[in-house]
Amino acid sequence: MSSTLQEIADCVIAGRFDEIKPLVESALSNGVDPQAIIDAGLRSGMQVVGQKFKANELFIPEVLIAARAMKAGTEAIKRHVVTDYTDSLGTVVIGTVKGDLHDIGKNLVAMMLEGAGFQVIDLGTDASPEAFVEAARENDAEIVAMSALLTTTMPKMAETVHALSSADLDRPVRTMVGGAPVSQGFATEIGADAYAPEAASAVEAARSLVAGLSRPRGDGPPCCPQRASARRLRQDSEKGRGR
Ligand code: B12
Repeated sequence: MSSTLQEIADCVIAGRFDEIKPLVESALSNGVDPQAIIDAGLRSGMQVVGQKFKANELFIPEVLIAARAMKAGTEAIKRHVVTDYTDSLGTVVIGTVKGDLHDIGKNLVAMMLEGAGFQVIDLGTDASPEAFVEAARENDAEIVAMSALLTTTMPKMAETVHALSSADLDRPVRTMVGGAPVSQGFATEIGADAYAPEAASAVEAARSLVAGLSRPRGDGPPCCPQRASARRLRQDSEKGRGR
């Protein structure tokens, strides 16, 4: 890793939020790729924080200070990745699900989606299934994207997918899930239309979802085989319960 990226990672680890902005700005003006700053600088620093937190070497106050540094670094990059598009690729409602206050990853995904030309409505953290449904309705959204970092809040994703499919919305809404404990298998199980492990692939997934939306809804577009497979899972479990 270059020494600048290592310095950015170190700022996150040590929570030096006042130093991170000038560092990121100088890296950008020296031509360092914003994606490399995010991956090898900011995220890599937060990964170390995560390991230290798990090993009880760092505690919540230090993690919060690291999160503040990460946020300052992300803000400094934002204007380099967010472009003003006249034609939006579509509207994405994004939020961290009910009971979960982690927003660093969600903010990165929101920023990358905005940068790619999506209109992003950010519900913040602790967003209830009803809040996702209402925001999707009010904004005529194509995609609802959910983030969860706690295994205990992952079930809220399933509830939100269910609430969206039961709501009488004017247009089909696709769902996308992510966050450290979330996997493709979990996305399939709950009937979400897409999963992505990080922000750049979230943009690719969102593009495929809106491309799929121009097709008739039917059994789900080709980009969303999970929907059919989730339906099968539900049917199997209903049969198993004798319904
Ligand atoms: C920072 C942090 C905090 C901060 C959050 C600050 C903030 N503003 O977000 C604070 C201190 C508040 C916190 C609190 C807690 N935390 Co915490 N936290 C973390 C930590 C260290 C880093 C998370 C992070 O920001 N990672 C960096 C980002 C960039 O990565 P990411 O979130 O995974 O996002 C990427 C992908 O997942 C993906 N992605 C994310 N969202 C989405 C959404 C979509 C749609 C898509 C497609 C992709 C996608 O793209 C992102 C960018 O690449 C993790 C450890 C870890 N290794 O994850 C623990 C961790 C998540 N926390 C944990 C715990 C237990 C807690 C607390 C319960 C602690 C406590 N005792 O109070 C509380 C819960 C509070 C709550 N109700 O939410 C556990 C969870 C364990 C579990 N199995 O559930 C972890 C794993 C730590 C651990 N090893 O024990 N935490």
